[in-house]
This record gives sequence, C-alpha cells and structure tokens, in this order.
Amino acid sequence: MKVYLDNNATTMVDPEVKKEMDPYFTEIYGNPNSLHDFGTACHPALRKAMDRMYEAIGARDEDDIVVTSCATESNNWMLKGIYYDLIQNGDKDHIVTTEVEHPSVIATCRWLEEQGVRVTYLPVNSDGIVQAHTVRDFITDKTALVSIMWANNETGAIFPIEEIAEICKEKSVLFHTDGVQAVGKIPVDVTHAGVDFMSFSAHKFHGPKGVGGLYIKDGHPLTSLLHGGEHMGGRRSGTLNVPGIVGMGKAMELATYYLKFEEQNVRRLRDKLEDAILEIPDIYSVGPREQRTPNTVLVSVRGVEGEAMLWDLNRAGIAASTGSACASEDLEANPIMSAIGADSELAHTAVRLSLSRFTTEEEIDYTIEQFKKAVERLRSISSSYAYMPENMKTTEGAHNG
Ligand code: 7TS
Repeated sequence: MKVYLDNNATTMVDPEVKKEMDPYFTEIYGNPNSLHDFGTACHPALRKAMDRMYEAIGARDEDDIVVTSCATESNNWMLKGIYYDLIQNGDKDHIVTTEVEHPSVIATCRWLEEQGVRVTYLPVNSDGIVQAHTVRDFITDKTALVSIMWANNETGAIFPIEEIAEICKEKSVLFHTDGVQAVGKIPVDVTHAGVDFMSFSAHKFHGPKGVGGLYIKDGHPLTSLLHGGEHMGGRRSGTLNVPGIVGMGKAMELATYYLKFEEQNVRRLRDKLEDAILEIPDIYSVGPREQRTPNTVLVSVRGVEGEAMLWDLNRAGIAASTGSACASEDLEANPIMSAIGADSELAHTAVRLSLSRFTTEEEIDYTIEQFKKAVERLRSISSSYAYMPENMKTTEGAHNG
C-alpha cells in the first residue's frame, strides 16, 4: 500500500484541476499579451481564474492579486520590496517576524540583517503559537513591516491573525501573512482578517507546482522584483503561466468548496490517527487540536530519531516528513521543536503527518498499524531509549501538548 501523508510539503493535483489546465498546453497556447486570436483566446480563462481567486480569499476589486512562481517568491518579494521602499528609501529600519516562519521568510530576513535591517524574531509558546500581545510589545515607530504566518507548516498551529492585524492597524504598520498553509485548510478572508498582504501557493491546495500569488490590499505600491514588461499590471514581469493560473483558480475554487469536508472528514481521520499514535507510551503531539489546521499532526517519538522513523515508514510505503522538505537534507534538530522549547532529544524525534481530502480511512488504518510497528522496532534497537531513566518515560501513555 502507498500512503501519502506529506501534504504540507505538496499535494496531488486534483484531476478536475488538471482537466481545466489541459487545453492551455497544446490547444490554447498563445501568449496572452499577443494581439492575435491565439493570444486573446486565453483571456476568458485568465479572467475566470482571477475571479475565482478573488472570491476564494475574500479580496475586493480595489485589491491586487499578483501571480508569482511560488510562495518563496511572494515572501522574498514582500520582504525585499518593503526593504527597498520603506527602509533603504525611507526612515524605517525594523521588521518583526517569528522564529517559526518558513525558511523563505527566515532566510530572507537573515539576508536583510546583513544589509543592516533590524529583525525581531518573536518566540512562540509551548503550543507553537505566537501570542498577539508579543507583537505589540516589539513594534516601534521604526517598524516597517510585521510578517507572521497564518498557519505553521510543521505543527499546523493557527496564529491569531485578526488580532495581530488589529494591532498593526492601530500602530500604522503594514502586515504581511504567509497564508500558504491556511488556504484550503481553514477559512481565509483577507478583508475580514484585515491583512495588508498575503502569500499563497497553488501546490499546497491540489493545484499545480510553480505558481503562487501575493494578495495586495488596495493595490498598495510595492517595488517590483521582476522588471521587463507590463505583465500583472507592471508589478511582475514575465509571460503569464496560463495553465498554472487556470489551475490555481480552479484549485482555489475547489479548496473553498471542500473546506467543510476538510473541517469534518479530514479532521476526523487526523484525530483518529493522532489518538492511535498517542496510545503508544512516550509520544508527544504539539499544540491543541482546535488551534491546528485539521490535516496536520507533529509527533515526537521519544528514543527514536525522526529520520529513522521516516525510513521505516517509507519502507512500508508511507510518506511522512521530519520537517520542511526544503530543509530535510540536513539532520539538524527540527527548528520548530526547538522554538517551542522541546529538549534536544525531543527536537530530533519529530515526525510530521499531513493528510489531504484524498486520504482514505483504509490508509489511516494501515498507517496506524505500521507506525506502531516502526516505533516498536526502532525502540528495541535504540540505546538512548533503553537506557533512558524511567522517570523520563511516561507510564500512563501519551500526553498532548
Ligand atoms: N510558506 C510556507 C508556510 C510553506 O509551508 C512553504 C512550503 C512555503 C512558504 C514555500 O512555498 P513554495 O510555493 O515556494 O513551495 N513548505 C514546505 C514544507 O512544509 N515542506 O516542504 C515545503
């Protein structure tokens, strides 16, 4: 059996999405900027796709959605654009973010620090959540931007975005949220939430890879990263990825349609999996379930290296992750586990399981069985678990952080 439980890394393209994209590869392949019929033939589909995106995230006509190549690009553009506009060419010098952002935010902030920007990395609590009041404490009159994710990719923790947006508004500071792990998993309404900018990425909600976006409230000016033409209203040059845009529009529409399913069915399967795993002694899951996206659980298996668990699961046909796939080649402790204050042993034993609307009950039953087998086998050969003092092991079984 093959079971894919790494949907926070990427998802399968929904066959309905692929069907809508197909004609835009070989039949309607003109450049939408061309004046001939081949070019203009794609316009209706592009308009429809954009309308679907506006509708899905609650954007208004006066807002912009700029299509990018991925959320990494959206996050880089956001941070570097603000650096250019408000720091290099303004009187600000400070950005507020968190310790648990995706590397596309953290690494860009580290680079900005090398350019002289002050960056505050806010800590999270033991549930992996940043508390809104800490944001207020660190904003100064030199702060150009607050950038805080809507939901965390490792733990699924949902952050208090509305409260943070309120604080930013009160302090007149721009607020960007990385919405990559929120779109398609929980309701996302940018207008209601009051955010100024939001990044997203199609391949996280059953759309194609290589296409993402940046929502920009009220068409706020932001220096372009890619110059060259008048594409995307001059905000981002490059010939439009027509099939990608069509696919992202359809995927967003479907993601909204399936939100209830996500909330009920995907959550029920995630909870079933989590309950069964937590029956094994000395396993810890991060964050209360009601403050998490319905598809994600990050567990820490005391005495078993995360990579060893992945190896055993992979041999059984199950795909999981020890952390962001982008960083999984280095065997450092999971930075999120470290940020929530887990001891280093726990931080090395994190396994992330992320479901999708295509995950079946049968797959979850099989995963439960194989997960238990893997823990048993690996603990039987783990010297660190065998010699662990009894008082470090729990007796009553699992606990939920
Ligand atoms: N932001 C968040 C919160 C993410 O989870 C990811 C990808 C990105 C940005 C980057 O998106 P992309 O469109 O550039 O691919 N996250 C993961 C992950 O958790 N495991 O692999 C990739």
